[in-house]
Amino acid sequence: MVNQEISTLFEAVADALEFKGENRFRVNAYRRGARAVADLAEDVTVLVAEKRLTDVPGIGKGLAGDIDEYLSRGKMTAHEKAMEGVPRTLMELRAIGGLGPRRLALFHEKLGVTDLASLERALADGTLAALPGLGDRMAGNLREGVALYLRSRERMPVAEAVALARGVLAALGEKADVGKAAFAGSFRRGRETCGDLDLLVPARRNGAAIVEAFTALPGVERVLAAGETKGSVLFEGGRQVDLRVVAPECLGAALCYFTGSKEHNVRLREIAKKRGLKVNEYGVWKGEKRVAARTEEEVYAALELPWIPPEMRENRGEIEAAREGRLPEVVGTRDIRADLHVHTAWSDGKASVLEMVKAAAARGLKTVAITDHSAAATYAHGLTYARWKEQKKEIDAARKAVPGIRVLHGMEVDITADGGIDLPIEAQGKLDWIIASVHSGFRNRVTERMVKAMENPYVDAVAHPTGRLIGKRVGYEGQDLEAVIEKAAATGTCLELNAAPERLDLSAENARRAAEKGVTITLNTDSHTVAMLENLEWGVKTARRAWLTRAAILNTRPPTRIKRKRDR
Ligand code: DGT
Ligand code: CA
Ligand code: CA
Ligand code: ZN
Repeated sequence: MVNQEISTLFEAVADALEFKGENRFRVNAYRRGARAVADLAEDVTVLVAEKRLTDVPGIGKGLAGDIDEYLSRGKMTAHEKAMEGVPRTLMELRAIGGLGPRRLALFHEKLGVTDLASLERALADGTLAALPGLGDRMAGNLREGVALYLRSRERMPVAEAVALARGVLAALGEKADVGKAAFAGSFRRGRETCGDLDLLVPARRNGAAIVEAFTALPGVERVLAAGETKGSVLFEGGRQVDLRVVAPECLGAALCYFTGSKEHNVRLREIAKKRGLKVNEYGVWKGEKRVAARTEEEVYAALELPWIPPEMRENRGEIEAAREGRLPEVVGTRDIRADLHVHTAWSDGKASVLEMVKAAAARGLKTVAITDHSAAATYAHGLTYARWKEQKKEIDAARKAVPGIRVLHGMEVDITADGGIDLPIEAQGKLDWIIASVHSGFRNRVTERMVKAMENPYVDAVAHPTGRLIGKRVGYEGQDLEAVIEKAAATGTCLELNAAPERLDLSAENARRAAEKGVTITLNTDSHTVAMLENLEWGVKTARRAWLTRAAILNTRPPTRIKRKRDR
């Protein structure tokens, strides 16, 4: 990453010099240098050690001196000098499309622009558009640039990140050979929001062509960087994706480095240092010798650590656990053998019972619970008990047609305003599986209602227990989740980890707490289409972030061991 740091500094020097109207050749020298360093295929420290730095086209004596200084002292006099008298808040605006240093100088001199607020004012009151050579169209473009910039600073909910990631991979795959490409960063760690996406593409050559294909993808609104090994773009809505081309023989080191988290990486570097080793995105090094790089397992092994699942890499105790040999064996997608919350066209799903059961079986599941909504969920065409009995025919037909999977005929019943459940009392024992959910009255004593519902012996699980929608809704108002967790533990009611990326409810933190209190977690997709069964992956990632083992999750059990609460 030191390459990136130096490149960014050189770019800033070039911009600051240009802003001040200094010598064009000096400006260009720093710009070329920035690109040269960003495109290096090896760590700049290696080049310095081997005295090969000035062999790099674009890096002369002067810039080499700057690099030396930065590596030894952690600062760069050339940068500090260039930035003198240049407002930092103004230079930050370079991230806005169409705003280079020369325009910034113009706006600074003529309009007194010093930061985002003063820029927005000049755009709003028309003084910017009135500048000679500007005009309404240019001002309009800048306004769009500002909107994109503001959006790009927000973190994206993982549901949006999933859609973007799938789209980018599919589109890029049509233009370039990116078969082994993989996302790293917070996305791979399964965080519920992502600042940006980090895509690694292993390739021996043709880096520039891959970057070019990437920056030309449909939907790209702005190219932030494009070089031999790195591209960075903003998609519609200001969502940033970084792409790096890495040599296949150091994919493991690159994956490890760019998966992070930063805090986890810092700990790895400390461990390396104590052993006289160095870690960077190109490998683990003993002096000049690369001792590991090809796979993540090798990288961790070189540090005398077992491989640590990406979802756990947050420096929340995983390093200590790994060193002491007590890293829990967290659940994997293949451990999940049941989906206990699935909808069909009988309520608000899109597929038939048979299609859902077939798709579940095709994914290797051994148990599936069909749980359409109850009658109170009128918006979802919820089922009355009479219609549920009608549905039974289709359930039985699916059981016959699809061998090898146990089909539970259940229902997702609303928790009513008084904490009852939306199902006649005589029906409650007849179902194979009952999930209770709050779908209305989010502000109405949710805790008491949930607690009361869990006291019902026929309620097997509570779905999406906090009601949050990531980035959209914080959840049920004033809920006391501790009380819900305690009641779940006391009554043997499962709490759900809903795998829908917009929910991930319980969150990793809450799931971990619930499991520690002895609650059995049920991990379900809440699928409304066949395709949504795929979302299981996001629930599993969240479970791994929660350090959950197979034992903590009901869905890892074989069919005979998935029992109703009152039968356990
Ligand atoms: P995000 O994008 O904010 O959701 O979070 P990340 O973790 O994806 O962060 P990002 O995209 O800035 O960088 C991806 C990974 O690259 C990060 O997890 C660790 C590594 N990395 C980035 N910058 C640095 C750095 O300055 N130092 C170190 N040690 N690692 C870095
Ligand atoms: Ca990222
Ligand atoms: Ca990034
Ligand atoms: Zn549902």
